[in-house]
Amino acid sequence: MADLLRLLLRVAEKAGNVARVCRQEAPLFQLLVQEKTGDDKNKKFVQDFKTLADVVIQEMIRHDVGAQFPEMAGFIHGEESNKFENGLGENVIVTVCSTEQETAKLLATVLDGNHTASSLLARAIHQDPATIEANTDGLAVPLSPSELGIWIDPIDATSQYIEGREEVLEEGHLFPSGLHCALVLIGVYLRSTGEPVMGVINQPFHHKDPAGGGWRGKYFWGVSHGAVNLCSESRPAASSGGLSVVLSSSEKQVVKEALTSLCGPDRLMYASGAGYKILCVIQGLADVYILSEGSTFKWDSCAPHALLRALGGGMVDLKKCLQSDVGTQDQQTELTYHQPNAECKGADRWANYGGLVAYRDCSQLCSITGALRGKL
Ligand code: 2IP
Ligand code: CA
Repeated sequence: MADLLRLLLRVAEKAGNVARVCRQEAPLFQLLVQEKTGDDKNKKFVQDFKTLADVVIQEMIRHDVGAQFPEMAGFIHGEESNKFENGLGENVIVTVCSTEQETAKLLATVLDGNHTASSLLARAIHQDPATIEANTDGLAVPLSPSELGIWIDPIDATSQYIEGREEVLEEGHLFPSGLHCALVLIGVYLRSTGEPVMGVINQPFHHKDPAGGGWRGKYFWGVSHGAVNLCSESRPAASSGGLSVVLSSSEKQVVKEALTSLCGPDRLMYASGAGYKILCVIQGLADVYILSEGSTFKWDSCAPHALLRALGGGMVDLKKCLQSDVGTQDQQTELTYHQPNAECKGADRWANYGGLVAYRDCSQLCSITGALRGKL
């Protein structure tokens, strides 16, 4: 597992580089936005934009992990399909070729023959980032790659990535929107039980290099299986000011009202990015993230869920929680990652259909479910 963690940290940083290159190189970014249509459309957005960066990052992660761990090749899933339609209406399957030149040639067919853009992108895909150090002492987990599957969200908060607003982050503060909400999420789950066992999060736009060198990222990781619970983040100190909650801006009014009564109006916060809101709970910028809609997916939650488990928390299916007996928070309500919603098709097969609650402390989870029981 230590080898897999080191590989995922490296490939997530490589993905962060591609996301930065695709924004900072103007010839690339203008070309990259394409509208997603058909079953994959995420009902929540009028137009669910996909960038070529999304597709390329996902295929790069799939390529690099499959190369080192061939036994996982058939179990590396992602938000995006790798079929991209070019300006001539031709469908091109985007893959990472064995050389940078071949990848550039393939990408040129998607980028309408724009060899400047395709060469820039191919260079970022084949460029190995500086080795990322992770203290993996104690990371002896008795799991083999053949027992594991992977969920990739190549760029979560795509809308924030496209909009590109810049924020100067202050330690300990939650910023509702901006480029810092865009995250690369790579989650690892146990195929047999669906439990999340490892997560890597890369935040490509964490801060600007003070020496004027452009954006620098930040990474987070966690491993949770059996008695092994390790995380790059330490468990935040309990907040003194009462329970704080982060919500999606589109959360239902009835939920906002119930939580205002429980926490007080000034303890409700809003932010973009499902992954970013869970990261806020991991970092202690909010105690709980609640979503009553089924508008997030396994690729949004798997990676940060593993970090929450490593910190003693977790993520539950809200609907199941409200249906279960009062106070019985057990493994049956935790989100799992190995089975699709049978009655759905397209991306909805992998929706967190019953909504979710991300928490660090199960007593706070109980307070939340107590306030919402009978309201939804
Ligand atoms: C989205 C993204 C959105 C989120 C939506 C996710 O994933 O995280 O921000 O909506 O649920 O599916 P919200 O911002 O209201 O939480 P993606 O950007 O990868 O489509
Ligand atoms: Ca997402």
